[in-house]
Amino acid sequence: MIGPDIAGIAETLGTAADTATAVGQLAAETGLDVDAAYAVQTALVQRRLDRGERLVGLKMGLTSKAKMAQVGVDEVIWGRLTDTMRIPDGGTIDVADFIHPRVEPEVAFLLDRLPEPGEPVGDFTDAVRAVAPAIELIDSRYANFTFSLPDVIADNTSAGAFVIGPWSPVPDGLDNLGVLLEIDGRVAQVGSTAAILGDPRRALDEGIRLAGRHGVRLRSGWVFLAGAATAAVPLRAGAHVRAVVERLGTASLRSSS
Ligand code: OOG
Ligand code: MG
Repeated sequence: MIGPDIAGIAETLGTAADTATAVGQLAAETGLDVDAAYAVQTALVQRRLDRGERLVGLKMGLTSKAKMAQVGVDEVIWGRLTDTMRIPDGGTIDVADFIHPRVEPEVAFLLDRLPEPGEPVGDFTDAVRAVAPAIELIDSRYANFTFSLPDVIADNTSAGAFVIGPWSPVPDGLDNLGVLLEIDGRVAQVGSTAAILGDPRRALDEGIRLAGRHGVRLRSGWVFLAGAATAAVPLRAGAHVRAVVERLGTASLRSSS
């Protein structure tokens, strides 16, 4: 039997992102399972690397119940981050570059010395140099932000852009810090880092394990997004967005056009 057209699906999703034009779901009709979907993601990200972008990190998705419920998919997933997705803290994003962007509050790790594949992380402060509040902009390439598990994996887990706030040394506890997402000074979402797999440190174990299954090893110097603590909120033009994480501070962005 001939398998799904990995390169063709990656091209469709890449063009959808480049032109900010939604496409229909692809996995069911092309027979894409989870493994094939990660192969599409690899090809989709390779397309970016081929035009000069650099891999700068890994992001986790659907590590909180709020996110799983919002998109109707209940498996933890991971995707790749490249340098052009990173927006400076306080920087501006043009919503016209995206299809239906949403923003969500995250916790970011700056990776340091990572265990060998198959080994537990062990001492978190060995593996992580610093932590920061962050905002992720997600933008599903599928119409109506509706997808199955293999669809969202193939689409690089809806990765669009991200902002990292100031880095701090790893605090003693990360497992129950208050999280706020504010739009134009109003609270849009409230949560806790406990929503991220009970403790965002667990997201790193999951990332190492799940990415390792596909031969991907996290690197020192990479950014790691642990996954949103709350549901995501649509990003409209002319908005000022702040993510506030207790003890870690604030990350912010503005949107234009
Ligand atoms: C998938 C990406 C999920 C998170 O933090 O949970 C994600 C989506 O919601 O479109 O980035
Ligand atoms: Mg996210």
